[in-house]
Amino acid sequence: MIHKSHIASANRNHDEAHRRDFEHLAEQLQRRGVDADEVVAHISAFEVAVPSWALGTGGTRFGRFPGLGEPRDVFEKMEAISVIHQLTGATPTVSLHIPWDEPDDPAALRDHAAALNLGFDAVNSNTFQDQHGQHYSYKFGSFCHVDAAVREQAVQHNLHVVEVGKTLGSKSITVWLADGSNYPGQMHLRHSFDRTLDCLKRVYKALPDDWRIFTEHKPYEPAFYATIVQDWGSSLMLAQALGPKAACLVDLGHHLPNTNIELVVARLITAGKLGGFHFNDAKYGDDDLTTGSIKPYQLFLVFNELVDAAHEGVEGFHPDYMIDQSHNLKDPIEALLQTVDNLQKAYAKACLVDRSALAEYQEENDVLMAEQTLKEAYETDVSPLVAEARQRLSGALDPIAAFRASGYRAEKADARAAGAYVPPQSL
Ligand SMILES: [Mn+2]
Repeated sequence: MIHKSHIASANRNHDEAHRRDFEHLAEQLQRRGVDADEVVAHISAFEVAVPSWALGTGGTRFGRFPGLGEPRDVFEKMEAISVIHQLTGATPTVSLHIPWDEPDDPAALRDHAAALNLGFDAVNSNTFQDQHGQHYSYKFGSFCHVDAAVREQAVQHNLHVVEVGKTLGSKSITVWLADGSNYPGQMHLRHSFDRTLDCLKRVYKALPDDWRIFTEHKPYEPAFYATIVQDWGSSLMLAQALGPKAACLVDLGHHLPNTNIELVVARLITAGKLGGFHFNDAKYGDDDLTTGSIKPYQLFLVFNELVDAAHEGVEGFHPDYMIDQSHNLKDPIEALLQTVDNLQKAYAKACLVDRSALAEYQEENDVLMAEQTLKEAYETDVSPLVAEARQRLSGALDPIAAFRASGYRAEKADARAAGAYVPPQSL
């Protein structure tokens, strides 16, 4: 954790300028009929889970360049996440990957996290690579495999993940399947999907009443010809066949270039099956870059759909927000602070959309003014609203500046032997 005095002193450097910026923006927004305090309250209530696999420097298939003072085990990762939560007030939960970050004693990890004011979001299973000591290989798939014994092993792993999650206090499991084929003819396209659904049904049956299961789609990689859960349509078919506890997870990077992701989000909301998000950003494929770094307008348009659904009170609408990134070049803590900031800004901007004016322009087919209504919200500099929300949560006005000033990373670099710990790739 960072000492509170570090945050207080960092805030003092920005306090006066922030107060004046906030008052000026509040006055501007008032002229537009927006109550700044109301937006700040919305931002303050926004929470996003940090994945356990994002705290160490990631890598590509070509190499990894480790940073100094990286967490060496899951307990140290909890501490890093608690620093992000301290500075932003927005990351009170962890999304744990099993087996990469599986604790020997889940209850001990739960207690350790609780002492750091952290709880647990969705647990993540992994049947996309073979684990040490595992009997059957997933080389040709897990839930879709032609051999029932391989499928059984994959189901048992997922049931185990649910059990660990129960101890941690999780309420959901995310299943991302790498299953698929690289060549035409390799796999029976319909039967492999049926086998996958049958396995998911067994996991679904074992879920506690208050749990949800998320299926995550991805068009390609590692399967280059036909991925089983290739698109949101396949994911929706699974969620609908499974039942009310199943929903679809939208990983922003799991789409082909130029896919209209906000439209995917809208369709899943209509179907009552938007389970949540894996936030990241991409230029080409599953790049796992910082959320909002490449397509910030797209991120805003996604949040616009979310705020619109909440505004309308769509029944059963309660998406779960999680980050899924790989930090290859940036300090992972700094990259996550930047991510949370970008998420809060996109959300704040979506809160500024004049929805009654937009509805009128849509009714009148006034294309230009309808678009302008979104642009006006998007182009507003909401930094003071986001900073104010963080300050009210006892966080930092400028989290990255406060983190750098705290000397946290240098202190950990001294305390931890660099290079001793090799974190896994992102998923
Ligand atoms: Mn993901």
